[in-house]
Amino acid sequence: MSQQKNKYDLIIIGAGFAGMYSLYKAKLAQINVLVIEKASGVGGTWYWNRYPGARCDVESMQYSYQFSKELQDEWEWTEKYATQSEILKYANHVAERFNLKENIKFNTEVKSVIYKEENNNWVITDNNNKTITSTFCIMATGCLSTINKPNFKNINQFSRPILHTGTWPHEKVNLKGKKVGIIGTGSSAIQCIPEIIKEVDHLYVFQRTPHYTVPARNRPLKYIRKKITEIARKPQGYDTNLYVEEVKAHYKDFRLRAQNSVAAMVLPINEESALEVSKERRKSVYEDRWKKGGVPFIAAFQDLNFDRDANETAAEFVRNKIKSLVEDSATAKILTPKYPIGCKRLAVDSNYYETFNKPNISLIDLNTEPLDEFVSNGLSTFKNLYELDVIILATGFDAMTGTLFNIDIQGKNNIKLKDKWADGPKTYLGLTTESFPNFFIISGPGSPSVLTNMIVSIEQHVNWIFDCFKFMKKNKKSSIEASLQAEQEWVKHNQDVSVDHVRSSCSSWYMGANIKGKARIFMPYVGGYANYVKKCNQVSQNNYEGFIIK
Ligand code: NA7
Repeated sequence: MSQQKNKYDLIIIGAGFAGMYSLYKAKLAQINVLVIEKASGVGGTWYWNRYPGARCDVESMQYSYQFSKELQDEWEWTEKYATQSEILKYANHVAERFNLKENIKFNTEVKSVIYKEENNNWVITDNNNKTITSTFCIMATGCLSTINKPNFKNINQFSRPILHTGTWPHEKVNLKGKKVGIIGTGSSAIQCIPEIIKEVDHLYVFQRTPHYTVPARNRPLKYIRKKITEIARKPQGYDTNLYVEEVKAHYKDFRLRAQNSVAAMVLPINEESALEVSKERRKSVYEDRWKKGGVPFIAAFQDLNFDRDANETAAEFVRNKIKSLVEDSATAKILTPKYPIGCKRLAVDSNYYETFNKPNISLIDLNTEPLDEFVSNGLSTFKNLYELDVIILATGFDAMTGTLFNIDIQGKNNIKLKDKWADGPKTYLGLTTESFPNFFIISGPGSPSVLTNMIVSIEQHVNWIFDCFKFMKKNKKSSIEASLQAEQEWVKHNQDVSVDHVRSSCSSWYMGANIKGKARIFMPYVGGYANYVKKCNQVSQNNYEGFIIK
């Protein structure tokens, strides 16, 4: 292993959960490694997304690393869905427990990653113009790490603060007594709105597309602990009433079930068809899921993701809930989505619809009242001028490829990743891309990533990469690259599995549809986590078939 200054065996870009686990594995394997991170701390997504109400939509007992039994046993989550601050605390705990920070260069932004064929290495240049070289490169840059800041007309004219949910300030933002506008009604806004309403004088919500959301039914885990039932002891019984002792006592089995699932998490999937049960049965299943809360709603019947008529029954159930929860019928109508449920990511909320019954909130439908421009003291639509003290952009991210394209990444023959992927990302297994040897992407496009419990997917990717390193070392190989044929077949397979899936039935960030000029192609692998893992294992067991190894 090389020890020369500025010369590494492995560079990892990003110190979120993917970068941290990659670093842990590299240290274990005694690889000469450096992590470069733009932020001043670890945590990735959870470092940046500090907006009020930010929390994970995967239950905390599932949203954690499993590589260390000790870590798993000692860490105590306090709520069914962990807050951003608790997840960040966990990330820091992991970094300290495994001495990770000593190998991370913080406050440093990578500008270019360029392959030098003559040396079979990567040259990495940062924002201080410092250059280092590395044999291998892991992009642990995250799927939702470059914010989408639409080019609103005259945005610079607004003379007061503009905040983005994805880059929320570290210090407390005082919204007390302020007139606040929020643009966007995706997951971030759905979490943020019920929190900031408590503080603001008046909140103006500017909505382009209504979003489906289901109640989280969040609660302290201590409370659940006291409610010990037999549920978790039954083999199929883990459901949203998880409680700490039972899960910890059966963690191995619990994790195994997540490994064999579609979304890398234990979800109570009802194997019935929504169309084959009676009307009464269907209603009672939806009511039960609504009462229990969270993403298991979308697993209420097995055909909601593939059969439009089945999906419509779930969508209609939620539409009726909106009607019953929102007192003003005109507002309820604007909040009601018409597209299939689960196409855009299903949000999980605490009192989102109920918030629209408060006296200090107004919903503006941008379809009937389009945004015109930002003015010095507010926002002007084609109908009204809204005077505002603060504007919040909850406009999401340039997902999956945004951060990769912001770095000048060049492979063999100076081919730029951005050019190669101009018509949509092309990867083999979402992990690698042809013409870019020894270059890996964690949860890249073409892997299940954002459709799964991310930490589980991340660990699977990192384990696969480090097994590959071991294989290369044992066989004295110095270069691995996806073959063009394997890549083309994987890209085609990705598109084939997405065609009939509900996820590809509307405009969403999964399709790149939220970014002007971005290729419209379904980016994450929708064929299921367990199937994906099977394929990855088959590739490695067959001596990395589909790769050119030299
Ligand atoms: P999302 O889900 O991409 O939501 C962004 C929202 O912003 C959505 O309602 C968009 O409307 C809206 N938007 C975006 N651009 C504009 C413009 N130009 N004008 C008006 N409205 C706009 O991002 P989130 O941060 O909420 O969530 C992202 C993921 O983070 C989420 O799925 C979780 O995985 C965590 P649109 O629907 O495009 O009409």
